[in-house]
Amino acid sequence: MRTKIRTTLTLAIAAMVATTTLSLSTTTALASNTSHGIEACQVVLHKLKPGQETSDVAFSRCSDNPDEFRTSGWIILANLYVDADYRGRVIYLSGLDGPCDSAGYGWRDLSDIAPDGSGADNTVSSFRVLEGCTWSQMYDGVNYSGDVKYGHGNYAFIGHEMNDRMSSMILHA
Ligand SMILES: [Ca+2]
Repeated sequence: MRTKIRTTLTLAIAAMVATTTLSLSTTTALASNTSHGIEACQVVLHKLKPGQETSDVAFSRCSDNPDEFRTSGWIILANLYVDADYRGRVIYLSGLDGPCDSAGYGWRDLSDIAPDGSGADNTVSSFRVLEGCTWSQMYDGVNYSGDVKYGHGNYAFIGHEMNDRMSSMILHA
């Protein structure tokens, strides 16, 4: 009997938590499907100079609280998601040098995220672009090599040909 009451109580609490989580996830549009609690990372890039193909990561950080990055002050160039429809673990791809121009920004190796090191290589399934980063180039290989897909605007799904394959990318105006 006591066990039954406790179970009912536990279920009630679980339902409350689920409801709270649901309303939170509506606000943040993030789902938790990560291996170690990290829900978001921010990768900050230097802008490409004309003729330059490699803009190194200035710094990166990851957190289980995506809200930390919304107020970071860096310009967010794109949000990359591991699941389709802009869900799952997100990477806020950010720029140190203002919005996208015709040279834009390049991320030459999507595995390059510190400190957690798990990276985003071969995981991205959808992305949104911001700050004039209208055009994208998605590469299967690092250093902008291998199969390439030329994109325009947002992708709720980046397509079967590039899904979970992207290893480097360029964004530009
Ligand atoms: Ca790849």
